[in-house]
This record gives sequence, structure tokens and C-alpha cells, in this order.
Amino acid sequence: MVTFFGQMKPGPSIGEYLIQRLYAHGVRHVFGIPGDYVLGFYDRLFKSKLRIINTCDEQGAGFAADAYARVRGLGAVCVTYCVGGLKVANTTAEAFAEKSPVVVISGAPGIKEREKNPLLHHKVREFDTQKRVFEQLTVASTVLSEPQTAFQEVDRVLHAALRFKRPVYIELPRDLVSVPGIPHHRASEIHERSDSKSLRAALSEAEQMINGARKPVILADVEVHRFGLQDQVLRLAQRTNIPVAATVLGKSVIGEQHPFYLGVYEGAMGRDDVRQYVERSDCVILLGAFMTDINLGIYTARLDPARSIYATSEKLSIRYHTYEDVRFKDFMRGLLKLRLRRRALGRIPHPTPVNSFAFRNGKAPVTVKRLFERLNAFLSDNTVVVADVGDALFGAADLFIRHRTEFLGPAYYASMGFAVPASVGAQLANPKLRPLVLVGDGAFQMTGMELATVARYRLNPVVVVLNNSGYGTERQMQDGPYNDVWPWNYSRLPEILGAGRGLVVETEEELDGALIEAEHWKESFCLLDVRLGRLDRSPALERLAARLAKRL
Ligand SMILES: Cc1ncc(C[n+]2csc(CCOP(=O)(O)OP(=O)(O)O)c2C)c(N)n1
Ligand SMILES: [Mg+2]
Repeated sequence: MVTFFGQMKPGPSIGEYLIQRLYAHGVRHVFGIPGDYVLGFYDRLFKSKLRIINTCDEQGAGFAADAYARVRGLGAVCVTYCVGGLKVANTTAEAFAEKSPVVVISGAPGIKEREKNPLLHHKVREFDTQKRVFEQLTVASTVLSEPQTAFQEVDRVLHAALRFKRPVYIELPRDLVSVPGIPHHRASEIHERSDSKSLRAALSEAEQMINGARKPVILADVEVHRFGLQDQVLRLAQRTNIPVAATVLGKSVIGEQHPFYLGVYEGAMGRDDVRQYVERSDCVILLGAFMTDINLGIYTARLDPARSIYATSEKLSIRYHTYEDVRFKDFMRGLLKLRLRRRALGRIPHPTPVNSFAFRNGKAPVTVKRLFERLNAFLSDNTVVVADVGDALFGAADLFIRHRTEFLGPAYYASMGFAVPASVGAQLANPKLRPLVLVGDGAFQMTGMELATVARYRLNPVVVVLNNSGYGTERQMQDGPYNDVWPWNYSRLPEILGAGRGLVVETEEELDGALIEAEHWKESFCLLDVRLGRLDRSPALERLAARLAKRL
């Protein structure tokens, strides 16, 4: 770039370029913990328009970035070499498995210093050991070791994250952060198109099949959310009067109060009326669906490919025909242009909303079932439910979510410890949302210390600890002392953290009072230590446990 006075103004450095591109893609916060290999980049981040969010542990940063990506479309976590990087291996695995586009940025030893000193600190085995681990956990990865190609590499890798909605890995050797890349580089916008013949053929078969069907049904899953296709799905339903069910992972892609909404389909684990409706349909339109075991109720789901249209970002098949090179978005758009007949909206099952909670006996101990009934009434239009693994997640499947994208839970990879840090990411991604965190005592003990991060950045989730004295889900399958946890005094954490409010809940009356208080007190987090019976469980877990036990 030549300035007015004819001097060459250097283009951005590699570190600056990465920051610019993250910003251009809507990222405003970067989660992580620094270390000497990434300090230079942290300084650049600090001076940039992006805000650094320091978590207590890298795993917390990884979960927060994942939730941020789920709510906002792209998230970023920035850590130091190996000691930090390998701690986000698990969260990156979860983001990969559940399709969340997280950019993992790791500092690394400088390329020059590697030559002089082969035994630099934090090194595991070879200098590329961490990179090789992340190759397995991401959809694209790069080491920005060449100024000539660094900008293109950033473009390529970020494009892959957005195209596949999966995590990517960028390693930044510390001696390259300030090095300029090639001047005059323009970020390349890559537009992939569908093969038009293949798309046309697929749409024509879809049209025939849908119009010929007696009782079609749409099953909407997580990719509808990741690709921002909620409105299209809704329009398709409205135009044709075809009802919609969601999976657990895709829960809340459609507002659950919608007249076309059937409920969550989870094979034999879910509500029976939804299961029957979907399984008896002669045309199941699976949109953005993951055929996972938990999503579909531990393999109990009976979906016949001969009666299915299966469209995702990776695959499109109709009955037994597979169509290559058709992008999910194009297929969805195409569906809306078809001449699909509008049918009479027959009688369809609906989830039963629980609006009012009146306790029969205020002194009765809280049960999981009653807890969720009461929580249902607590949900408002700006609640985002963030559920951790365990009965928190199973019970939450029956919650009645008012709008879309307001349910986050690791329903497939199922790593414990997601919810508290994820609430940090979710609320920063959209400050209008107030997270309702549902977390088991076991999962809370893994990452609950991220409440310190909540306090530090002045966030205000309502955290419900389902305290059943241990790993309840495991107990249902096989019990032993290995399922116990040390009983913490959860409600007193605010004393340690100097922020928040803690309440112990044993009875229905106390639950009611605590939630009313939480609704009004918004200065910081509210933690409810809800004491439950060791073997108490939600109706959904009851169904699931019975099935899992048979398979052991
Ligand atoms: C990181 C991780 N470790 C172990 C497991 C296996 N696991 C699944 S559920 C569960 C128990 C969860 O306990 P808690 O968080 O208290 O919830 P609860 O089942 O009691 O509702 C365990 C250990 C897991 N899913 N993730
Ligand atoms: Mg528990």
C-alpha cells in the first residue's frame, strides 16, 4: 500500500490478519488463558477490537467458545502450546462431533528457536505432536509458519469452519505473530455451488415423494440451526401444513409453542405420541439430522430409509438414491420453490405446556419431575437453557422452549462439565439472553469454578445444581461407591467468589421461592442447590436407563 507521501505502509502482520478475519466473521470475544508461547498474540488481541475472556481453566474456555459458536455462528479459543492446547482437545472433540464452528488458536515455539533448541518447554514428543492431535479433531488445520502463505491459510481454514460448521486449528509460532504477510492480500470469498443437474433431480424426486405421501412429517435437527435455516423450515411447514418434530440435539430449532410442532422425537425414549406419528409416516423429511443413538433414543428409533428424505450438509439421499454435490442450503431453498400441495392440517400431537405450577404440598421434598415442571414456568422469552450431561439433559428434553436456539446441550458427544462455562459463552454471544444452567452435582464439580468467570465479566446465569449426591445416571445402570462425590456446600460458593447468591432448596415451597428470587435478582449469578433423592430421576431417564441396562 503506497501512502500519500509515497512510503510503503506495511500490510497487517500475521497476528493482525487473523484478528481482522475473526472480527469480519462476527467474533467479538476470544476465550482462553495465555502462556509465554502466545503472549505476543495476546498483546495484539488486547489492543484489538476483540475482547479477551479469561477463564479459570482452558477446558472452560473451550466449552465457552463452543456455546458462543452455537449462538453466534463462530467462536474462538486461544491457548498456549500443549499444556493449554491439549486441555481443549476434549472440548474441540465435542464441537467436532456436534458441529460447532470453533477456531482453536494455539501459540507455539518460534520456528527459529526450534532449530537451536530441540527441548523447549511444553513440548510433548515432536514439535508437531499437538498439531497432529488436532488434525483428528478438526475439519481443517494449519501452522502459520510461512509469511508467504499465512493469509491464504487463515482464509482456507476459516472457510472450512463456516462451510462444515466444525472446529479448525490454527497454530501460531511466536516468532511469526508480528511478521507481515504478503501485501495487498484480499480475503477470498469462496462460494461453492451445487451441481445443478443433481439438485434438480433430487428436488423432482422430493416433490413427487412429498406430494404422493399421505402423512409426511419433518424431523428437524441441529444443522437447521447451524446453517440458519429455521425460517425456511418454518415456511415449508406453513406452506404445506406438514408438522415438524425435533431431535434432542436439534431441540428448539422451532419454537415449541408453534401449532405445527409435535415435540421431541427420541425413539422409544421420547413421548409415545410423537414416536408413533413419526414412525407411521410414509414420508419422513429429515433435515440436517444426525442419526446418533442418543438423538434417536438409543437405536430404538425405527426410521425406514425407503420412506425418508435425508438432507444434511454432508449427504443427500431420497429413498435409496444418493445425490452428490448438493448443498444443504440449496436443497432447502429448492424445497420452498416446489409445487408442494397444501394439505389439511389433521390432528397432530402437541407437547403439553406446563404453565402454572401450584404445589399440592409446599413441604413435600422436591423431585426431579416436579423440579422440571416448575422450571418450565420459569422460562421466558429471553432464557437460554444450557443443560449439562446427566439428568439435567434428559429432564430438559421435556421442557417447553418458547423460541428457537434457546436450548444448548451436548446431546451427542456428552462431555460432562459443559454447562457452566457454556453459559459464559452463550451470554456473551447474546447479552439479551439470561442462561438457565441445569447441571448435575458431578458435572458441577468438574467446571463449576467457572462461576468465577461469570462473576468477573458480570454475567448473571441462574444455575440449578441437581444435587443427587453423585453420578445419578451411572447409578441407574450399575451402582457402587465410584458413583459418589464429595458433598460440597454449593450454595456457599458466593462467599468464596465474592459474588452471586446461593440458595438451598429441599421442598417445593423453597423451590418456588428460590426461583422467584432468582427471577428478580439479576446482579450476578444465582445458584440453587436442589437436594434430590439419590435414585430419583426424570421420566426420560427412566426410559433411557431401562434401555441402556439391557444393552450392557
Ligand atoms: C467428562 C465425562 N466423564 C464421564 C462421563 C460419564 N458419565 C455420564 S453421566 C455421568 C454422571 C453425571 O453425574 P451428575 O453430573 O451428577 O449428573 P446426574 O447423572 O447425577 O444427573 C458420568 C460420570 C461423561 N459423560 N463425561
Ligand atoms: Mg448427580
